[in-house]
Amino acid sequence: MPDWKKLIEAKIALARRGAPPGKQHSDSRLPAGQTLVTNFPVLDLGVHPEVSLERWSLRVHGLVEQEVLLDWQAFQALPQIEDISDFHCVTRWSQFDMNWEGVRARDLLALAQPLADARHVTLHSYDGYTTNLSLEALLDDDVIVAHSVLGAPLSKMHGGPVRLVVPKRYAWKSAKWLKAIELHAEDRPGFWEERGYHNEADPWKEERFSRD
Ligand SMILES: Nc1nc2c(c(=O)[nH]1)N[C@H]1C(S)=C(S)[C@@H](COP(=O)(O)O)O[C@H]1N2
Ligand SMILES: [Mo]
Repeated sequence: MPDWKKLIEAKIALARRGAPPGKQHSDSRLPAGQTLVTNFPVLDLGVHPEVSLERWSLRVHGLVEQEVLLDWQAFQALPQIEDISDFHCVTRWSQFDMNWEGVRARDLLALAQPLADARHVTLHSYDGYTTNLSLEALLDDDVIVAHSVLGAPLSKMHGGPVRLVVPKRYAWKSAKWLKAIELHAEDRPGFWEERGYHNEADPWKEERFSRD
């Protein structure tokens, strides 16, 4: 026979105390420290490169069996998917229900066939920006190389023709104007990671800065 009295007392004590700190947000859609927006702000280094579809290409290189170089037509011919996710910026805004269309990063990487020692990637962008991810994070099934959002082609200010979207990381990992994905064995910090942003950038752990 369980000791009901003890169990009930323990439960009441828990309810009185409320959820332990850090737990409040774990059931919510909004990560700690974030504010919900609906206006999809623009954040970048201030350079919006003009990349015409004729000049555009996307390269997957480094530790791969088969280097991939896609022009616009070849990219469009890959299996297209739609993925709805929430977008969290380290500057504390989040927008829900972003409907991205494009190619799953995993499908793109499958064409290149990563070598066994490939563990990390650098995303290279047309504005000179870089950011890094583990190969594992890039291969997550919600990571998309997107050409459209919310029913329209990506505008230049949001990274068109094509950007990466990594919903489980703060948005600085979602490289706009994506130009190349480079695979390597070792981790190479990108633009913000070299300037004190957290290497992992998980909004659910509030991994904003590396020296918090
Ligand atoms: N190429 C490139 N990608 C970038 C950036 C950038 O400066 N250059 N800024 C990053 C940052 S800090 C954020 S918060 C998001 C913002 O995306 P948005 O402007 O579409 O909201 O893009 C990320 N991707
Ligand atoms: Mo950002």
